[in-house]
Amino acid sequence: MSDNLKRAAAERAAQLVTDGMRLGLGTGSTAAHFVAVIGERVRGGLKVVGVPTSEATREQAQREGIPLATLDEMPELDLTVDGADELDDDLRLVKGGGGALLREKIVASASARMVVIADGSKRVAKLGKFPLPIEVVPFGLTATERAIGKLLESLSMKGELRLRRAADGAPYVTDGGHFILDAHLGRIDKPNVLASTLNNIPGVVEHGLFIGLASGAILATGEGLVELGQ
Ligand code: ABF
Repeated sequence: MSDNLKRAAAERAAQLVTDGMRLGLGTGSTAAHFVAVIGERVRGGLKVVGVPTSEATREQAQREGIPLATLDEMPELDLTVDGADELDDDLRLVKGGGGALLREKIVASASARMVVIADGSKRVAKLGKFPLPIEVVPFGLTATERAIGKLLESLSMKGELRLRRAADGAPYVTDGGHFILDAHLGRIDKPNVLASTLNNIPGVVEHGLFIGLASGAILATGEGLVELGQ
């Protein structure tokens, strides 16, 4: 997707922002456009406070001059705007390709409203083609991996779990100091069941299924913007 389209989705989302709002600032290349647009408006006089969902977004927002707070200082947010790796028509999302899923989910959960901005190609009939990121603690990695494998089997799901690695070959480490297992599932027939059962496995910190969190989506397509939800 061209930067112009991402920018158009970000600009539409920025129209939802008004003076005094407490904003969750997402992560990824599409969310970065939103942070840039908000930065421009802040320099033009808009009064908002942002809570970033990653260190990368924090650095960008600081450069843009957006006043920031931690989620502890501002535990209730009005609106979060963030990207996604996949979404279906029920606004269920797969997120975490960028590795920031844990903070993204905590921030989205603390927000009265979450709006997704994404490339229209991320809209799918069934989730799961994009590997599902599962954030795990490094301690007991193999045992956790086995427990996830057993769960998938019990749900009649087949899939390979791959430990995400950084460019130097070492395990990729999240902002929270955890590892990520990417579950290559192909399709997720029952996302709600998988989401709730994954959270029961000790060692699993969070996963990239976001269900019941997004209230709307702004999708950029070659033919223009498509809006889902509200
Ligand atoms: C974040 O960034 C993640 O949850 C998702 O993995 C990714 C999407 O990035 P992009 O907007 O660059 O496609 O939103």
